[in-house]
Amino acid sequence: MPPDLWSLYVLMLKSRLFEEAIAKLWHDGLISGEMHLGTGEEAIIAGVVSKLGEGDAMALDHRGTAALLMRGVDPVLILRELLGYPDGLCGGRGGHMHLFSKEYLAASSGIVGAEGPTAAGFALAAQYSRPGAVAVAFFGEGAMNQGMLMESMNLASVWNLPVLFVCKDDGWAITTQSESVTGGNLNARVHGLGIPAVEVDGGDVSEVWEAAHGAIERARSGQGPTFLHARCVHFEGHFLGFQLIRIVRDPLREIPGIAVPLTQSFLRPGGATLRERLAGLKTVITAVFSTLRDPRRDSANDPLSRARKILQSDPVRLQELEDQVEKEISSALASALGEVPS
Ligand SMILES: Cc1ncc(C[n+]2csc(CCOP(=O)(O)OP(=O)(O)O)c2C)c(N)n1
Repeated sequence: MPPDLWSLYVLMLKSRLFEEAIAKLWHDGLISGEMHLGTGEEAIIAGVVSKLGEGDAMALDHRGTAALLMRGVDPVLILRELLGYPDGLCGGRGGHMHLFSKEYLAASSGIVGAEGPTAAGFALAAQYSRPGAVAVAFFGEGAMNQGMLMESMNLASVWNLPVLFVCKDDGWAITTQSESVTGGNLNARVHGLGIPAVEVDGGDVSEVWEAAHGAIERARSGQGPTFLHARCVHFEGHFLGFQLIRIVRDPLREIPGIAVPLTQSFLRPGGATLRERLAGLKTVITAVFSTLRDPRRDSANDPLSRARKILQSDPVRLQELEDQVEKEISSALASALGEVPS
């Protein structure tokens, strides 16, 4: 059966509007700390999460909000959590990086790579107590250089665990370009552990769905783990307020803010040699210039626009759905803030 693009688009749109609402709360100062959004990776999450059912588990990274929402967790509970209220999803103590849902067997962690052992544990439990159920691990490509993720992939392979390892590869780990710290090829790396790898376009929700379908069916039928490698972009960069993104969005306003302290630290007496200082400066300038050519600036990489283009063949249905999703998210936001709907 082919994927239902309408329902996948609804999942992605819900997530996008939900995360945009979170961004606004964060910019208004109502959410404290860092905020990592998943805007740009919706097609990967929707394509995989739409294949999950009762008894399936998810191990999430520091961008777990979208997956929880798409899985069915009450948006008001998530928002109350992010706002730090005791009636939030985790009693207001988890924040956005440590979200858990017992009901949906979902656990997130801010420790990069921790999704591997968590998913392997969920899958091992499923082998014993929920045969046919699977576990999914969502992580970035930066996590692929963490030992514990490799260890759990190895165990998943030898124990034939029902896991789908989903690598959401945006090419960046904060301000480090992942290719500069990653040896070899990721798909070849997991092949070396005895796990099949499937490469997909992470901006194409139907393609992700097809690949997830095959991999999850494989896991459910006892054939073991699969690695799904999906490329994507993060429209907000690493986290909200990410400096590299701010610079390319508004260079005239932002550049003086970094040029002055950068020059001061470059000229400060003592410390690193001139050669080391020049190398440091080069790293910063390269990061800024590479952001100028950055795919994060290209709306052609937006998974929602890509799906929407196809659905525009039925504009009336599309508009109705979009209005409905918008209403749903506004009403969740109003409830979370304790506002009376007008
Ligand atoms: C074990 C560990 N090391 C370092 C960090 C700091 N850290 C937080 S996010 C991040 C980058 C992760 O990059 P990636 O896995 O590609 O995920 P992305 O943020 O790009 O989605 C790092 C290094 C951490 N949280 N945990």
